[in-house]
Amino acid sequence: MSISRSISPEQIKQKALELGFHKVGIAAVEEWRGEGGEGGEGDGEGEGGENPKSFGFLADYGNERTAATDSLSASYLLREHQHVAYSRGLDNPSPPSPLETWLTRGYHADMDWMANPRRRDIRAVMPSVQSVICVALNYYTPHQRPDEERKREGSPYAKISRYGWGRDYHRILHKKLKTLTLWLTSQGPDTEPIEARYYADTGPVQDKVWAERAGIGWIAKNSNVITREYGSWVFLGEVLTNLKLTPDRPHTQHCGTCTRCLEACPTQAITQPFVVDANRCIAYHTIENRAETLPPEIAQRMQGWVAGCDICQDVCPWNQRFAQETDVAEFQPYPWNVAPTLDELAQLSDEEWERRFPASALRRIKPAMLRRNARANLDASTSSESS
Ligand code: B12
Ligand code: SF4
Ligand code: SF4
Repeated sequence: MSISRSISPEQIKQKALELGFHKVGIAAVEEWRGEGGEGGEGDGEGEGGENPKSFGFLADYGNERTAATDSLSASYLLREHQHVAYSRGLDNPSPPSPLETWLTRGYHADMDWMANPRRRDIRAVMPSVQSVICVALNYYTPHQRPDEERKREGSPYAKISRYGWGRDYHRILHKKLKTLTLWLTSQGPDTEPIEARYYADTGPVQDKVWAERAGIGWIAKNSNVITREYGSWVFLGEVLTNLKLTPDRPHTQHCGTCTRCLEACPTQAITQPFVVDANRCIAYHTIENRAETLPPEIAQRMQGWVAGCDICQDVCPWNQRFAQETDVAEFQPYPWNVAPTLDELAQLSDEEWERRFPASALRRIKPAMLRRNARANLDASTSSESS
């Protein structure tokens, strides 16, 4: 049964903002044809053109064309086509969705859970779903990592990604999403119960795809969702509901002809615009890879990263221009997360790990993995010094 009219999208958005989310938008599950979205401004051949006019910092990309950007207009067509296939659900999965292509290429590495068939169709997650209420939570703080060349007590610094500096984002998002979900389900008459379920990161839901459709931001060439207001320093989550709500317009694409992230990635993990091969991604190897040692071709190029990797976000002009400090106090960094040294992490005991990372998303990186990551960086710097 689908429910309409018992509560307005505006009321839901207001409640989400009151709960502290920084952005909220709504996507419809039923039909999504890309009208007024990717077909609108910023799309296809002309998509690089508007950026230099409205945003001076992108002007230096105006006429730049590389092999990556040359394939872009074709890619956009493909992408739009694939989004239409998405909207038709699993009954007509031709051509394959980007997720299927990604899995077929083996880009998920050892993350077998990415192949969960429910991830391909949101109706398999919640059969009654009609709308997806998408939220974004800004986590940026202005702290900066020490300069590359600096050392403390003779040791180079280790780099921890911003997502892991403060309190575990899953706890913060889930708490707010739970409150929103409970509030939503309490709004309907008993005769027409409102159903709602929330997800953020850990569920078999494609957070970025829904965020783009709900107008939160666009899936960028580094594969993260960028918002106009906060850059890509946002966590994403969503509430699935059986309410039929008027959707927002999908977000338009604003990478233009820029290719900074593709060029900056030290392992060429962004194999083509929008597509990240986890096998080559430092974030994957530092967070998810459980092997005793890291592949040498990755270990040589980690540039100090021990927990995730922010390179393709740090170089992004949208982040450099629009990042703003979060008002979520829990995202302020634990002091030891911004500038640890490789030596101290390479020797970190299990007890010290427990003490340092009590309520952190970094707990996914077990102490032996953290030691492994730090040692890989130390070995790489020793071998580059001796060669
Ligand atoms: C698996 C996963 C990873 C993997 C794989 C990364 C990846 N890009 O898929 C690893 C461990 C490497 C990873 C790393 C990171 N992750 Co992660 N990750 C996820 C997870 C669980 C699933 C993502 C997913 O569905 N991937 C599968 C592929 C198919 O999807 P995709 O990357 O979105 O790319 C597709 C689209 O871009 C689409 N597409 C769009 N346009 C076009 C055009 C063409 C031509 C084609 C072919 C395809 C295409 O096809 C692409 C694939 O082919 C989500 C949470 C969730 N449940 O969604 C978080 C999530 C994406 N991660 C997140 C974060 C913060 C990170 C890191 C920044 C953490 C860090 N600092 O180290 C890095 C960023 C690395 C990067 N550049 O992507 C956030 C991103 C927030 C945001 N603003 O977008 C999410 C959304 C978690 C959350 N709820 O907040 N992650
Ligand atoms: S997170 Fe790092 S390794 Fe992964 S794609 Fe971005 S720059 Fe490359
Ligand atoms: S650096 Fe930012 S704007 Fe440039 S292509 Fe990458 S994601 Fe897009």
